[in-house]
Amino acid sequence: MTNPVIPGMHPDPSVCRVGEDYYLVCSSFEYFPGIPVFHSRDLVNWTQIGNALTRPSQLLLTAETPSSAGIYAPTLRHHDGRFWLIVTSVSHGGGNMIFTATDPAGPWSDPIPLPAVGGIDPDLAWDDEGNCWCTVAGVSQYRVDPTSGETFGEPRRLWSGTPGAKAPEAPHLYRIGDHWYLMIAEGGTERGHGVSIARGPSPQGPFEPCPANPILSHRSTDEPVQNTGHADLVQGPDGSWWMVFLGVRPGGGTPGWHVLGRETFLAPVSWVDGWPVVGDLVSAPASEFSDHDDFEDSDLRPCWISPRDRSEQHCTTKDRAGWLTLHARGSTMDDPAVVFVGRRQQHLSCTARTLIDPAAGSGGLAVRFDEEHHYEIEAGSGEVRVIARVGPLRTIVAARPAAGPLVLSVRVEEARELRDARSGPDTISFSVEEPDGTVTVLAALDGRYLSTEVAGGFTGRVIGVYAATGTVHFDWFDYQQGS
Ligand code: 6LW
Repeated sequence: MTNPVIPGMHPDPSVCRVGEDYYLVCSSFEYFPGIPVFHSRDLVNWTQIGNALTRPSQLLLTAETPSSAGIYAPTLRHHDGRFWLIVTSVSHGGGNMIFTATDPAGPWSDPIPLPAVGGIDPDLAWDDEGNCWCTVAGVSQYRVDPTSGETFGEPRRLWSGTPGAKAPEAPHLYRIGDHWYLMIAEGGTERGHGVSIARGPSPQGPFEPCPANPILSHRSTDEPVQNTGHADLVQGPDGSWWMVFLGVRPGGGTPGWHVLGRETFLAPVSWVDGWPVVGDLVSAPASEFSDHDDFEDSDLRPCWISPRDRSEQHCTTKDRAGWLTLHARGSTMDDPAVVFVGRRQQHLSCTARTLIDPAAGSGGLAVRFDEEHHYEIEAGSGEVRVIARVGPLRTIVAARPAAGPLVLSVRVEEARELRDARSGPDTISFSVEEPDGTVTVLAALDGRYLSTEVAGGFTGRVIGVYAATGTVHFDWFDYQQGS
């Protein structure tokens, strides 16, 4: 399957096209750098070309930013020779803010705040008279100057979505043919999620809802992809129409646990009587994914993310050539200030391995959901141990003596057969490989506790390396789909 087209925690996709090139961005929450930026020529194969928010001054994340707060729900548009990105920072009074760039790979500008625009999930659209409309969840609209952040007049209520459906959000406004279309998500970002649309004669409406709403929803179905919603539309150079949207892949028995967060999916769109009709999820055989990082480059590649910040003082490839060096700041993975560098878990089954030298400290390899939900294997002080933190409970699951540089590995195995209705979605096993080649599995843990259904929030699993005390070095990191 090529769907999800961008697997792993990549929710709230927004897409635009310039000539033959498509660009797509997603929410990034408490992670730094923020707002991953992808490029594609076919909407199916995406390459991450950067992150839009790479300077701390653009993100406003601090040690007090809770997990699943931070940067939400971007809209990406190309207008007047520039890329325009608008996001909400839900922390520290940030609010809605605009960034611009001529190259979507960066650099992106400093934020242009929109202090008068309340609400989340901002959209930007321009009409033929040159007015810029900023539409937010609810659904309300402001006329704005996107270069200064100034607003004109009072916000105008446009549409509240389908009567009885909660959380009308994620608006996007488009001029298509003779109509203006207002597409929203509604029903909440859980199993009831869906996409509805309305149309009208002007960007300000009045808007008439599509009789076939929701135009996309997997609520109350057996579809393997659930929670589908928060969508954006794009037209190809050949005139074809496509929808990108978020969805999740729950596993295990009931209620179904999804562990990778909300991912980006793609479906074709056709038009009937001036309304969009969403086709089946695009699928095609995909090659097995693997990724190896030797830490030979001085800058970390854009897939590497860290909670809240990442400074060269704590994380660098310059201390020891060809190694990633982490200097501890927080003490454990429970600490919001922990020095952790990870990549999103993107496959239901996968293996990650790293070679650690813990001579001057302790650290390891962790599967992180948030501070209160993580499993890790840690080396240091002549020992290797597996630690599990789930809610208020923290325990050392296993420990054994081990010294010197070691290969630590984590293997995630999707549960393909269910034991009974309570079966978990996957098993997460931790091993140590010693220099003499001995491989020891220290623990195999139920993955349900590192899922959205247990942890809550908007994010998914991130697998990476961290420092608990002193200084630890990592020679390489290897991630492979499958187990
Ligand atoms: C986002 C909202 C949503 O702001 O989840 O699924 C929120 N939709 O539109 C966080 O991603």
